[in-house]
Amino acid sequence: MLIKPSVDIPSSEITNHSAWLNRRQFLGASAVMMLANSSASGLDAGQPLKFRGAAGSAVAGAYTDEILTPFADVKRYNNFYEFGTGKGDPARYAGEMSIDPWSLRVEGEVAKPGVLHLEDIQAGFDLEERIYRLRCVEAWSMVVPWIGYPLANLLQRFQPNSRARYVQFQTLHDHRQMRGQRSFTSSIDWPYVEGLRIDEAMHPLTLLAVGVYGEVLPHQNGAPIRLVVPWKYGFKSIKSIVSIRLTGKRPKTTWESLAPQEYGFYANVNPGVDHPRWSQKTERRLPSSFFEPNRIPTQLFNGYGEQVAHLYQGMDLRRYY
Ligand SMILES: Nc1nc2c(c(=O)[nH]1)N[C@H]1C(S)=C(S)[C@@H](COP(=O)(O)O)O[C@H]1N2
Ligand SMILES: [Mo]
Repeated sequence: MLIKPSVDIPSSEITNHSAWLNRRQFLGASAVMMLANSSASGLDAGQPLKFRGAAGSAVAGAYTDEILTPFADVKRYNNFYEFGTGKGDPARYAGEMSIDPWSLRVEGEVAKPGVLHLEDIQAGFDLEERIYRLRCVEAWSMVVPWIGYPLANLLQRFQPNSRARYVQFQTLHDHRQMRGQRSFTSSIDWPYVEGLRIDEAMHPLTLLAVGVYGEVLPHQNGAPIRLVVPWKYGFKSIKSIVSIRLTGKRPKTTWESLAPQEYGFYANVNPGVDHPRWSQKTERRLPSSFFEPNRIPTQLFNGYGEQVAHLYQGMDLRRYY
């Protein structure tokens, strides 16, 4: 097992971690997981969905050997401005969003545009567990065991054509379900949109997550499907996606539109390029408190440089931040 608790961590973390390991063993500790509760399984629809393991290797999905951030923190400390700007707002209000039914359109420069519905989204692709660091541009970070599949696997089904150079993603836009979209003080031009270059989108580390900690994604973490791009600042990892559009031109993105001098299109994690209003050299690893800030150095490409640095060869990372 790649995950090794060290002696200087709080016992709360150790407990949480070992409980999680036990559950993994119980689940079969697999890299390829299957949705237990598809409609065919006959389980009560009101029951929370759980992912069940098939055979496989326990370590295939570990992309870091650091201590996991407890599930409690992963689901209570969030950024999801559609539900408010406070860190606790998404956990409080994301339940007002309904995810069933859900449609995800894949369109634009593809041979076979189409729509995926909730069951295809959650169970239509081979699921893997991936433990990734998540680094927010605000300089806090977590270590999260996601469940999902590479974005490339989904895109390939719709057959991108040779004009597809970028991918744009869009979050649900429905002010009846998302109270932050009703806010008059919000400066965001809804819906939340994000984008990647096609080679970034096709990179094997780029994940679509449908679950976390062995369970279906909580609403506040971006149910039913969200992007996870582990080498980029968290705002690129767009939640609750309803549309994926392949395009020839670089798409507009929410944070770049709002403050282009602060948030770039690339948004690669980089301790050498500070945010205009704060340093990016270090980060607070959750759980973090005033007395135990748990501050650690930030790594270039969030530690995934070996896998992704070639994507930016010859680019000035200060200019293309
Ligand atoms: N639609 C949407 N997606 C979003 C955001 C948001 O406000 N709206 N916040 C982003 C930011 S800033 C971060 S750090 C991550 C946080 O993901 P988490 O709450 O699951 O940790 O989600 C990203 N995805
Ligand atoms: Mo963020």
